[in-house]
Amino acid sequence: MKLPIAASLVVLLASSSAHALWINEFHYDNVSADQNEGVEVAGPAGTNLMGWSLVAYNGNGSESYDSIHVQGIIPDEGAGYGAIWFPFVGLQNGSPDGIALIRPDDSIEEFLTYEGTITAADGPAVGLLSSDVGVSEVSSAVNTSLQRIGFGSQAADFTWNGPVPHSRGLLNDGQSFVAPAPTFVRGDCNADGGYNIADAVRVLDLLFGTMPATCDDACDTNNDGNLDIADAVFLLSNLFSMGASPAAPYPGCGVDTGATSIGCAAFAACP
Ligand SMILES: [Ca+2]
Ligand SMILES: [Ca+2]
Ligand SMILES: [Ca+2]
Ligand SMILES: [Ca+2]
Repeated sequence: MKLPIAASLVVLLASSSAHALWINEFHYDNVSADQNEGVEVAGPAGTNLMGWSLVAYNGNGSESYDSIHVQGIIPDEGAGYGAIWFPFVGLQNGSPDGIALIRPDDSIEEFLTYEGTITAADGPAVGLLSSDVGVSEVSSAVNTSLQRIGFGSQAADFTWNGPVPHSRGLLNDGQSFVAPAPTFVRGDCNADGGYNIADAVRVLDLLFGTMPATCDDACDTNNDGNLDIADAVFLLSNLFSMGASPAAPYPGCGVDTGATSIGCAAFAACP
């Protein structure tokens, strides 16, 4: 079946928005008999883990040796994110060994190893080179674990730390979340998906009326970090007298990465 372009885009967006989970904490080894081995999965609150799984990889031979299905709905434990812990008895003690987080469509969300790297020889991660977390649990204390810490909203924002006291099922100590900034189109001040004179009217209404914008960055058409009459002039000049186009993000949706960002709370016309 050949999908119309719009439908294909929806499929792409749906699959990319599903790629928002990560392994947040795990424990595989401690002094004497191993206790409370397991893996924590974290991500946006409300995410249903139905269909997701964790696959353990043996560094000796690089093949998968066990897997578990995960389940549950990620709770909101702070700023719209949360974590769920899954006991995983028998996680091998290195070195190296690894864990892959597998999406419902059997593609790989993450392939992490400890005490070295692995190129998977079978299973869903076959052919993929792992990412070594860089910390390990050799002779670590009972009820400690390796955990991601730092500040952000996705796996790459955090760094691995530990062994430290476990936080099974809870966001980690030293881990803070921010909601990702919404994407917007500069110049589309009224956030209706179009770029036209109505946006200049919206800028004037913002300046001289009573209605604040939901995304100030979209109305800062000249990207100077201020909202003023120059933004209306810039927009009209671009529309009607060959003036310069707005700076990125324009004409597509994106985030403001520049130093002139003045904030964007919500922007209805971008995903
Ligand atoms: Ca173990
Ligand atoms: Ca945790
Ligand atoms: Ca508009
Ligand atoms: Ca401006």
